[in-house]
Amino acid sequence: MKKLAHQTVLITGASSGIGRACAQAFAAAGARLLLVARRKERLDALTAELRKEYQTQSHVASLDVRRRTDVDRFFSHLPAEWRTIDILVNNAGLSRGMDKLHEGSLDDWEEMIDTNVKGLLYVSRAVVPGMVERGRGTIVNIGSIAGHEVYPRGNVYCATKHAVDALTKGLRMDLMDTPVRVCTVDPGLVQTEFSEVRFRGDRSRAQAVYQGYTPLSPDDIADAVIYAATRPAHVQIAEVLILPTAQASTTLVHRT
Ligand code: NDP
Ligand code: 8X3
Repeated sequence: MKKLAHQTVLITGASSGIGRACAQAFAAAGARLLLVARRKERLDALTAELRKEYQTQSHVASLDVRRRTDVDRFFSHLPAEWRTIDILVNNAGLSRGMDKLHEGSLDDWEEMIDTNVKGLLYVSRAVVPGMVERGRGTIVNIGSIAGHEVYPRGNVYCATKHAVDALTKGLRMDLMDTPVRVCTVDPGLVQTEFSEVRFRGDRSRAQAVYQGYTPLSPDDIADAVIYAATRPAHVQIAEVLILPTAQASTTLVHRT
């Protein structure tokens, strides 16, 4: 029997990078998948792949987690057989730009805060009550080393990840009298589309972020998420900070 057979997992931001790798890892472990992101065509391609490889049952939807009414509508229209969510992976997130704060773009700030903080809150508010009611559930937030440290020009992105850290800790306190577990998996440098999004499609600038050392892969992070989700019920993996071996802090990376 696969470890997560009959468990339903909701992954936000499953169309790329870490979210996509989590979908693959949960599929391999036998879970049923609820996958959301804005680019539905990518989710459709991924589910076809997972159905073929693991016979995974999936339900996908195009969802922008920044849109509160869309998030409400998504959950209120979920088919009955998809309403029992056992594991929530709050992964959707992004960074925009690396500007000094006094030169920064207000639109970039809104996008990061609305996605990384408010989107995570909207989804959690919709999912967690059912977990509490059923007396079972695991929430895994994808934080960042940027939630532990601030780096130059990281101002608002780092603030959003510090907020994720605070929300993770606060939710854990609020749920300590229930069997629901709250975890955060906090990566350092992972090679995904993250930097391409941050630098608005500037590929050479994005690629330079991952040059001269071996960065983490999205699978490395999915591994930790699966670990947190598969511990015995009395074990709560509160926090996992994962760095490439060549990274010691947000600003210290040994490049050759
Ligand atoms: P990617 O850009 O590869 O993936 C980001 C995912 O988030 C995409 O699937 C994207 O889907 C989704 N997303 C973005 N905005 C929204 C939105 N408004 N609504 C729904 N989905 C959204 O980057 P990563 O995989 O690296 O990023 C995943 C998480 O990991 C983020 O929270 C990021 O902050 C965090 N992280 C990344 C690190 C790294 O070095 N890469 C390190 C530490 C943390 P779509 O565009 O289709 O909506
Ligand atoms: C993403 C990693 O160091 O670019 O959270 O902030 S970093």
